[in-house]
Amino acid sequence: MSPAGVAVSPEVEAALASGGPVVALESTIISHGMPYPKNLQTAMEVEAIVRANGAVPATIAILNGVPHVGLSSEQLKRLAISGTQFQKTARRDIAQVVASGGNGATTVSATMFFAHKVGIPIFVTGGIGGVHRHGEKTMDISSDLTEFGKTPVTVISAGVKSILDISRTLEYLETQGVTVAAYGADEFPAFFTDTSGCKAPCRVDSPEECAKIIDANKNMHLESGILIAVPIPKQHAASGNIIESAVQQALKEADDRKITGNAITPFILDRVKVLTGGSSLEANIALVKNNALTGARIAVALSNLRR
Ligand code: PSU
Ligand code: MN
Repeated sequence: MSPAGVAVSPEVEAALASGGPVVALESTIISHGMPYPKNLQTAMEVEAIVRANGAVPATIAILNGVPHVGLSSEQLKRLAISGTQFQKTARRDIAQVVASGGNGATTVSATMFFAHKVGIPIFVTGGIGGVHRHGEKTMDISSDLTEFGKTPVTVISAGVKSILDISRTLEYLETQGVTVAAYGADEFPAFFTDTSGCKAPCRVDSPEECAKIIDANKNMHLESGILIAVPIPKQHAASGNIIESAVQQALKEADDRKITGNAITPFILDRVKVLTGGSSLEANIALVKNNALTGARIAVALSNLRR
């Protein structure tokens, strides 16, 4: 176990020791984001894409109270089958899940925390949390955003879902001092679509350009995170109107049923999935795979830059 209390798989340990490219992956997307067996299939395919592009995947989860970085195929299967029996674990939940010997699926905030702890600078996911709609009243702002402010990990995502308030999310990231770049685009993407109506603070066009920014962030000791937002590939983009009407209905249902706290995001994501007849799930899987490809290339470029 290295560092204290964290179990790093031998493969990830070896890659880190030699300065090789490693890509961290979160587990809430597997436990709470997709149904079994699609979640297991997707998790395995994502790991395969990372490997095929020259990097080592490191899926992160808490098993029987021990944070694991890099899961065996048996462990990945257990996580996928258990689904929501694993506790959704953000930064605030880590100590409690560890202390109780529980099983935790890490969100973006907790995954960034553990990735940084073991020295993994790159992390791929689907979408990050953000400022919820009406967040200015409810103060429901994902701890993902404050984690970006204090943890120097680069997250590759397809932007932010329109279940959230995207422009306030970007404002909050600015306040936290987070570098936000759209990959190959001028506009910040909205997960299912490549348009959000918000211009990205900056644009990057290659893995090498990303690697230079990540390296500069480290050399300047900024100690804050970086968000690289990759637009969903055009052929997989869902119709913005269909998604938006499903989001509106899901938000109303959450309100009617008085769903609060950390149950809101999984509830809305699940309702949007059902209301769009599963087409959002297919788009979701396609964009995660595309992010894995981009993230692996960035990890390889960063590793080459530092050699
Ligand atoms: N957004 C998505 N898919 C997800 C999540 C968010 O499009 O799976 C998950 C991620 O694990 C993220 C978490 O870190 O939800 C944010 O939850 P909350 O809004 O409760 O902070
Ligand atoms: Mn919340």
